[in-house]
Amino acid sequence: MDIDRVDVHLIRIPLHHSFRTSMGTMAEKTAVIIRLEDSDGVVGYGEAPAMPNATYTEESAFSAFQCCTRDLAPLVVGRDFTSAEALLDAVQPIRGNRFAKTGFETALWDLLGRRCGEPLSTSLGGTRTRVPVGDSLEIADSLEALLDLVDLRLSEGYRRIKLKIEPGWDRRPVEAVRQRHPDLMLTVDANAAYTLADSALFEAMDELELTMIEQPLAFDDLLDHSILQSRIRTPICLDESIRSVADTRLALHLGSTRIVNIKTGRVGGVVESRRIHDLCAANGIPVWMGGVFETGIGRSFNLAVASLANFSLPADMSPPLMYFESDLVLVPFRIVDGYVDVPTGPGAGFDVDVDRLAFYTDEHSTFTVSDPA
Ligand code: OSB
Ligand code: MG
Repeated sequence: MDIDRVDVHLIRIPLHHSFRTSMGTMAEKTAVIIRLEDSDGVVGYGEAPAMPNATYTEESAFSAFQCCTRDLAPLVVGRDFTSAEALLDAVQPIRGNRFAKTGFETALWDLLGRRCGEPLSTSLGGTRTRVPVGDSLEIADSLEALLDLVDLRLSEGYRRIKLKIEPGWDRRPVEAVRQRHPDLMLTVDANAAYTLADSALFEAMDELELTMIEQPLAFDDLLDHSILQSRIRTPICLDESIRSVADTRLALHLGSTRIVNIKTGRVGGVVESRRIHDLCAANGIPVWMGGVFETGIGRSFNLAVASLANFSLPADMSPPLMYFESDLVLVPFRIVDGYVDVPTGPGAGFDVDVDRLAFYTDEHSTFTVSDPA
């Protein structure tokens, strides 16, 4: 069966509240949604969950839309793919642009799963039926507001709290939360806001019994992280610096990371996520599923990947409706007792709300076999 039609949607959804991190303030949800349809009329949807600006990685949703329409769609339309690996081979001439590729790769996983009636988690060899969840808390306006939010999330059943930090919002808020919750699984995420000159701050944080310190140093660094890790007891967890299994090999070789945050979008899809998972498992390195504020479409792929055995720490998996005015799936997932169920329907296991997809689409391109460019 050939891919007869490709649709690329740039979507923009208003947030309930803006979200502040060391990368800046996110004011809207953006993504590129890919729809693939094969010659039998079977449809698959995927998400390239890139941010509004290139502040997290080099890609934004707007650059991903360009890559999807100019570079990737012409390599996919009219072709017959029997595996995600075959699609990745076809788009291999295009360098980087991992979020954009994830949109196509995940859409194909969904389509192939629907063709054979198999849930993605089963196709991947997942071993878990539900995934424990944590929340990622933005840089707050005050300590009081932060402590209240932590209390609320714990009352909702979240199993881990991650605090976003930046210079000026680090030691005090983390100490305050730790003092109030001595047994909480607590982590911090700097989104690359520090340098090795800040070593003393992280040495002092060893006292706070954090489960990990996520991406303290530059987004593209491995060497300084290995030097910092040699100075502190708390595990470093790389996020931005890990784009591929090759990056992971280098990071493990250098001792730059003791835990790895895997995000389907950041690493170029489900196949690369599984490769990183397998390499970490073979080296005794725990992994967990991060997030980039995916819609229910992207989150469902994350849930399937997080069903693999070595995803041993809670995922960033808050329901999209906590942030956005609307989600793009008909039945949003729910957190029950601090867990989210891994989808069991065919493919990624969700149904897209096509009316809402149309409503939140800002730009749209269609490719068909008769009109491949
Ligand atoms: O660094 O983990 C991050 C969101 C967008 C970009 C980067 C990050 C995040 C989060 C929230 O921390 C994760 C989520 O719930 O999707
Ligand atoms: Mg992070």
